[in-house]
Amino acid sequence: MKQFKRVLSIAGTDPSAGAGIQADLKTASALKVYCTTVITGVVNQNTQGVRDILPLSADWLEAQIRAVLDDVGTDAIKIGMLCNREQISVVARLIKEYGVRDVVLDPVLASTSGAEFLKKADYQFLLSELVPLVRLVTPNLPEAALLLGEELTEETPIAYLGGQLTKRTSTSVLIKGGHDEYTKGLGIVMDYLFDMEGKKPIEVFYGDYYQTRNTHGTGCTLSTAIASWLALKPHRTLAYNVGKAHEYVANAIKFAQGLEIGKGHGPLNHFWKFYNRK
Ligand code: PXL
Repeated sequence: MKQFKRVLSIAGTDPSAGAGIQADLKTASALKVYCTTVITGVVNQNTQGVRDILPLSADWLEAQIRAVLDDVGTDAIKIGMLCNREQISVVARLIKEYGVRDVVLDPVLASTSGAEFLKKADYQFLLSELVPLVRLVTPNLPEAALLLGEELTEETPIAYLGGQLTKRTSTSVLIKGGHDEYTKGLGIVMDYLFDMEGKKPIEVFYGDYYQTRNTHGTGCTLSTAIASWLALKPHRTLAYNVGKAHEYVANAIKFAQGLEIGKGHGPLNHFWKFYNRK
């Protein structure tokens, strides 16, 4: 029998199941990848916002990662919410120790509703200690600016943000343009891959902009989809696998339009291939 490829998600939880570990499990499963899950913290949240966060200790984080990697192993890792320096250090140390190459880091800094996943004082630590060890980091526009300590205005060039991030970390950067009001006005969303590996230094991924409330967990979903594709196709280029993941997420947003789950920002339709509401 053909064996499953494996992806490990290291992230926070979402009891309303749109984001975090729950979104990661659905994403990898929809892509036919076996997903293991290490919880960094329990997030009390729903589609309307984050109410509270209970971080796990760094020791518990380390123990869970070892439990998975000593037994199941993994082909790729997705990292989501990390709550403090101690957690960042553990993850950095274990990535080096276990020698995992295909690691995608979604720098989860603050929720849409303003809750702090990681303190501002720890952003630089994340940038200097963990980002250089991973293969791809996937900030949205505000997160890219926050990581660099830059103010984000309509004039801030995305190429500048991407260039600075790759220069500082030597890691490829995918800047997600879902917050760009200008392109949304044109009916499109553009994501920009600053590729340290490919022939083209910048690759742009276009998608239709859908006016929908159901976008909760889009970042979690994209980073896990990329990690899953890296697990599936380790010999393909980074840009190829980002493109495949982008296509999956675009459909998950498209086919979640009109879904009514919760009173706020609902989840994507992760299983659009099976239930596409036609
Ligand atoms: O999409 C960012 C994110 C990551 N991780 C957890 C979250 C969220 C957003 O709500 O809840 C656990």
